[in-house]
Amino acid sequence: MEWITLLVTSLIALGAAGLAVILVKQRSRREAQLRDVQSAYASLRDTRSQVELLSGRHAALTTRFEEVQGDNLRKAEWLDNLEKENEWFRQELEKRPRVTRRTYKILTLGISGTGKTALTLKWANPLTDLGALAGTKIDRYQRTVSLVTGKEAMTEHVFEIGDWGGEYIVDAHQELVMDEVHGLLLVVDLAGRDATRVEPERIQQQLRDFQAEVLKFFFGPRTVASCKTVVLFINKSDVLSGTPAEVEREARSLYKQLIDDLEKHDAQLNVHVLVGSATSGHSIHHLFSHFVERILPSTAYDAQLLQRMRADSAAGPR
Ligand SMILES: Nc1nc2c(ncn2[C@@H]2O[C@H](COP(=O)(O)OP(=O)(O)OP(=O)(O)O)[C@@H](O)[C@H]2O)c(=O)[nH]1
Ligand SMILES: [Mg+2]
Repeated sequence: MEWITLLVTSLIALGAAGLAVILVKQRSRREAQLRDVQSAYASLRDTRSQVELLSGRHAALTTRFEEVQGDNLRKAEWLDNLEKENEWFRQELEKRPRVTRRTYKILTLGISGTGKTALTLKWANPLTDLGALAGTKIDRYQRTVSLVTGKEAMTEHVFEIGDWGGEYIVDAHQELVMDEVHGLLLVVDLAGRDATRVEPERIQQQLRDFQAEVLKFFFGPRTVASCKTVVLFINKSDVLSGTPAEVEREARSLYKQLIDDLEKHDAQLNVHVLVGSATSGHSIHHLFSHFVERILPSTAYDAQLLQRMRADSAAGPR
């Protein structure tokens, strides 16, 4: 009996030990499973925050894309309008008459310092403040004289004044020989730079410089063919005193020899004498009117020019 009890006890102990082993194994498996679940949960959390980050970026990109698309649409619309505007301008331009330019050339001649540049500037713009003038080599000034509308084309008539410095009179002569010149402005003066009274020596020098033989040299066949007028402008009338008529008389008498020599060419070249002053403006408008009358064809007058010419002749001598 005793061995039976021993056997049963042993069997129970064995069973309990086996059960304990099984329980330990099960526990460690559950712990491993729990770790797996925890790590899977952590990686799920990571993935979720990445998804949130990416969907945030996606939303920002979508907004930017929509902005760019909107911009593109506005630009396309703007380009479209620009093209329509261009087309409108092109059609308007086609409707307008073409503008052609007719240029009439006027050259200045005279020794240095007689006031050629001062006269040209005053003439181009009467409001010019002369200030300090430096000697010139060559300057060219253009002034639109009239704009005439024809059936198919518009013609702009322009005076181009070639202002040659006195030191470059040889080059001025060269241009006279080579080019078609429509008017000549010979400028002499009664006194030098900054003078306040007549300088007879200076006048004598100019009479020698433009004596009859020299004038022939200037008025060659080309000039005679194209030049419509030669204006002798006796400048710096402001250094003379007296009434306008007295000033005119005295200036003309001082340059009598030159006036007589020039008038010998009057049959081929229209010669016109003016006494005036670039500083005071005396006779400047006559200079302009005279060149317009002699050079511009009658078909080249526009309403504005006609009005100006009428006003100039009504104003009379200044
Ligand atoms: N008193 C007086 N001085 C004048 C008159 N016109 C010009 N001047 C002066 O004369 C000087 C010469 O004038 P410019 O116009 O430079 O003479 P220019 O003939 O062009 O001289 P170059 O270019 O060297 O040939 C300047 O000091 C002018 O202020 C005028 O009508 N009266
Ligand atoms: Mg000059």
